[in-house]
Amino acid sequence: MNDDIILKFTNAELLIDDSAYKKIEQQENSLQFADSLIQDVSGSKSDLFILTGAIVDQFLQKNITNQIISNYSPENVGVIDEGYDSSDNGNISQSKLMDIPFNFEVLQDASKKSYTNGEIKDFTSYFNSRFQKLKALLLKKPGLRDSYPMKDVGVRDDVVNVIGMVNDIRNTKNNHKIMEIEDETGFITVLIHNENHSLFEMAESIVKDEVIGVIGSKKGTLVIASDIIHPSVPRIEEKKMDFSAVFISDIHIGSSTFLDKEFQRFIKWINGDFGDEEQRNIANDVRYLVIAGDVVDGIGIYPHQEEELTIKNIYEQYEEAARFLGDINDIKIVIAPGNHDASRLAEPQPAIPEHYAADLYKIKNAEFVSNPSLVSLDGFKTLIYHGRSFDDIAMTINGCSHQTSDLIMRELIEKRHLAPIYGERTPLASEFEDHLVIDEIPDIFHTGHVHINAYKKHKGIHMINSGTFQSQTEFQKIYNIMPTCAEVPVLNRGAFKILKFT
Ligand code: D5M
Ligand code: FE
Ligand code: ZN
Repeated sequence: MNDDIILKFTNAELLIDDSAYKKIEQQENSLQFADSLIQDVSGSKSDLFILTGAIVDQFLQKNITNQIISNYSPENVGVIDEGYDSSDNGNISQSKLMDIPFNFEVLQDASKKSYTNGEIKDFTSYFNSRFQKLKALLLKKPGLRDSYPMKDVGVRDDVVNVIGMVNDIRNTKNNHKIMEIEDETGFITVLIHNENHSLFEMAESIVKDEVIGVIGSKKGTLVIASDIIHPSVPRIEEKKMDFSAVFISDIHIGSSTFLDKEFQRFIKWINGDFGDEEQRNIANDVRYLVIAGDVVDGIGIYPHQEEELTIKNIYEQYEEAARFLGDINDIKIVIAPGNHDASRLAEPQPAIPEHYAADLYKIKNAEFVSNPSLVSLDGFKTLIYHGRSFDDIAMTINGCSHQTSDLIMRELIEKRHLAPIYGERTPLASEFEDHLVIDEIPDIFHTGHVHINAYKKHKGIHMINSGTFQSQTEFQKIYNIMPTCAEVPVLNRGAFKILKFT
């Protein structure tokens, strides 16, 4: 059997029967075919666990008439239809859509929570909150219902079954992995043997300070891992979306590299005054615009920033932002901060303070939320996170980079934490509660920061990174970061599309 095919389905938490396996293996490019099939099944409304030959046949049949594009690949056209249209387009007319009041709700926001004074005890409560929240999720996994406190590992003779936070993970000189994990009662040292290929490969993406379950056996003072379990998410049932939502981030107003003309074009489009018929049709059913941080370039964010600013005053930067966004009609605008905005830097970042952005706050349909936050857009739970932790994940996990933020988003969802690594580039506030745990499973996960678009559907969750309206900066030249500029992701009645304003 082709282990790679099996592995793909295992990772997607799908079982396949023999008949399905044979049909997949017969395909010319079986691995790519498996990816497309997983994508399709993930988007289906049924709660499917065992993939049968009949399902593969149905998928093959469907693809004769409707060629599926399985990966995001921008082309030089105005609208790129990513082919993920899973909705059956109820086709509510625009006037009818406009008449429906916004059903907007802030489900989770850290802005108004009490903040700590940074004492050591807060640091302890913060980690305890993270551990307890993630442990509660792990205890629901079938393999971990019998887990026990780590202090008992030494005295028990049965299978080791524990939940712990990763203190440290490194490779040994013989290229195995050694990991130290800890709970409230003690710690253990775990060996992940390189001959256990699938486990070893999975362990490549384990990072410091995440919380996992470990099953294994004792050998002297070591525990030899046989399985490692992440909190993860179940496949969610996709809802029918009869409106459109637009996702942007990293506008960087005030910077000399802010793409003024392109942003103006975008504003005209969203108001229905720009684009061809198809583009205007999409604009017509937009009800929500979500902005995932870096609205302005800010001041004093990096050394000598003033040399790259056309607006050198933070108040004036937000005034300019209000002039653009204030022109938008009849759309709810949801605004979260990023690391360039005038909010405190440590995450969770409270909403952009009204003091700095008075004119933005005057916009009738604007809503200000924290980074991260969870909002409901007509019932679609949307997790907004700027994405500062992506820098840490890209540095730490092999295969993850700024170019592949879809892989990073998948890791964060599986770890159920937006910034698992503590103490690197992402400043985390030691709150009493860890607001960066992903307690609720979103329908949409929207991020920014890397300035490069990405899209993937993972277990039914739309994962979107919305690129930027800033052309390549001096900093990005040094690091060879090629931004995707003015390419705007839209969920158009459930189908993912990219609109270009270049
Ligand atoms: O981030 C803009 C881009 O620069 C984005 O691709 C991330 C990258 N970036 C920013 N800061 C860092 C650090 N400290 N390390 C690595 N990469 C980084 P922006 O937030 O808009 O400045
Ligand atoms: Fe940015
Ligand atoms: Zn940023």
